[in-house]
Amino acid sequence: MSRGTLTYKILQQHLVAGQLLPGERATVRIDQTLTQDSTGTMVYLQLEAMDVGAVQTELSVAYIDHNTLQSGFENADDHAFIQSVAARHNVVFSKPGGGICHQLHLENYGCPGKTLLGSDSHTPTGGGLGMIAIGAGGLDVAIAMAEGNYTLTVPQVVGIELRGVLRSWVSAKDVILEVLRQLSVKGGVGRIVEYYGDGLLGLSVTDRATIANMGAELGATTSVFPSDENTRRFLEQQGRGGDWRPLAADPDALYDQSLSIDLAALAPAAACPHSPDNIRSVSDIGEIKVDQVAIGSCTNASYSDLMKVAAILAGRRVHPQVSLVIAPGSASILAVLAANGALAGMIKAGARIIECACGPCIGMGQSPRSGAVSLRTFNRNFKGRSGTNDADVYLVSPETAAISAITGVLTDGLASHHRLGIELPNIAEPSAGSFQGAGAFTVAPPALAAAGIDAAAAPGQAAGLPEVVMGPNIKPFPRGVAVPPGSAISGSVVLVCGDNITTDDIMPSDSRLLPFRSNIPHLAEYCFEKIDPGFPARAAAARDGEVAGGVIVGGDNYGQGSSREHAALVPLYLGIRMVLAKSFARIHRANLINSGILPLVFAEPRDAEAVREGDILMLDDAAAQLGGGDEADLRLHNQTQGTEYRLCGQLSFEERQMILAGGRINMIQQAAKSR
Ligand code: MIC
Ligand code: SF4
Repeated sequence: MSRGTLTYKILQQHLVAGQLLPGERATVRIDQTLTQDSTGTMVYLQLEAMDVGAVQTELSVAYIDHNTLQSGFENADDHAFIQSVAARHNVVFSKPGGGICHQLHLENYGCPGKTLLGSDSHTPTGGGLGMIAIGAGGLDVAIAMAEGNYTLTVPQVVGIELRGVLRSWVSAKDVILEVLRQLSVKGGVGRIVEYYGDGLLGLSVTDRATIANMGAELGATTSVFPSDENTRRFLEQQGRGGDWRPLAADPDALYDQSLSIDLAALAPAAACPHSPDNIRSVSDIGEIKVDQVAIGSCTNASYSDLMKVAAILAGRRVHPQVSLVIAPGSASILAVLAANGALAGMIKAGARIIECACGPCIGMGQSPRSGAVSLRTFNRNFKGRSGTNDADVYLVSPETAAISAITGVLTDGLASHHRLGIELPNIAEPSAGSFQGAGAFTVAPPALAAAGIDAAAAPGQAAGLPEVVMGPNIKPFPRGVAVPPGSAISGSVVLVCGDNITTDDIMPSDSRLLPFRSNIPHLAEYCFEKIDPGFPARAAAARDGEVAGGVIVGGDNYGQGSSREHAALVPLYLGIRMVLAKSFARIHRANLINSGILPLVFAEPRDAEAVREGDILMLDDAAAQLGGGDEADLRLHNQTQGTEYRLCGQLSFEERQMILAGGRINMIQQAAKSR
């Protein structure tokens, strides 16, 4: 069992209730929260529904980075809505164009030893600065803002020792790809990954952030690095040296699982289509022809990443058959690249520079052509996420991306015949004040106290607070129904699917759909569209039919990937009452429960194979079964086949109450009424 780990030290300092024992539920104080626009509209609708005043965290920031295209009024309306609610609750607002939330948070607010909860699955990026930074569903983040706390299942701690020094052309991305190769997209479930060892000396904060960022692809709760001299240097470069404090695990720390990686032995690698853990070395894959190269995202758009790219591109031309796009991680980085000439070099080489935002990573433009090979420095290559269903997306480091953009084929920079003789510059982060305009993208809220408003006594509706600005595209979010005593939770099976279903599969997100993140009825028409386009109609028919509900049956790791609550709210809107699977991804499971949808795991995995589409499933007397406390004994009866399955919910007492209330907001409102 873990002892003396940095993870538990930070959690212990924030413990509000419960015990730090793996598998137990514990409540921790949350110092900071972040939201982004695509999940943020739901977060702020929910925050408003809770009728609270100023946030209870030390700092909460609302970033706009996912959809910044404003291809219609919908998107701009969402931004205005978020800005107006942020001002009402003392949340800092970061305007579109400022950069990607995780990069910006690292630069401006991340702080060793603090806790951060974000409505985006890549929030763990903050672990590069020694934070416990966790991604969660929007409602969990709204509640953390309102109450200052978050309850989690205490994870085990995996210790990864990094030894030695990376060779040139091999970088942080190759390290996390190696971890993914060893552990897979399920290897981090129920775990926090903690890094240590002499190899850290050669890894800057932004390198560490790349590794922590893609720890999300392991399914891990988060990843964390010690805070050392490299951390101090980064914070000093950001003008925040005062935020530094040293942090490390005890020298004799004990981990639940340990790995050791020799950095010098790593070679450039790629995650092959269509999963981030489908890892091969670049030399092994060979020189496949490349059509598109995209550099950016919260994984690899730091200043040092882009300076390496600039050095590789300098004085060269992008291959005529390749489209190279570059999206810098933040406006400050872009400004420094412009000031030091690197940007001009990239443009001269033929790169297309796009806005400092998520952009192609979330399918907002730059979809590759049909059947294309696209190399991306991003973190997810799920089928279709790029916007082109038959494209093959490979995830690579910035170095591999840049050299391949020149040669036109996937290129191993280490291979001697491709040596371009580049000395990578000794890179320092842009120093604070190097771009004074960066602050122009951040809007501080009116201080409630300074405005003479007592936030606690006069919550949301307090006179003098800015109005909520709500455009016509913003629709109310769906609410579950309470389960009356004696009645069943029932539904007919509308979909049976396989392992590793992602939230992109459940609720796709691209330039067509992102403008509708605050319009659940519209999104519902596209639910599961890539897997089974008939799903929305069948689910709606089951919802409106005699059984009045639907059931989804999945395999292992159901709901991996994004934190998007829409993957629960849209099925809720379509009448889904239960999801049965062999196992669930952490954030999605929490989102289902918050929405009032019951996630259950088959006690006998082979029962999952016996269920057929159209079967009617009943959890009889659900209140009694869920109230009983022994969740291992839930009995689900298949009325169509005349059989019964044993399922376990592994639901805490509070989670069972949420299901019976028809979701967490209902539960909160009931509790408020009975006070
Ligand atoms: C993603 O990378 O999938 C996203 C888009 O950032 C999501 C959030 C979303 O779906 O809005 C995430 O990772 O949580
Ligand atoms: Fe944005 Fe992509 Fe990072 Fe998600 S993974 S936050 S879409 S850059």
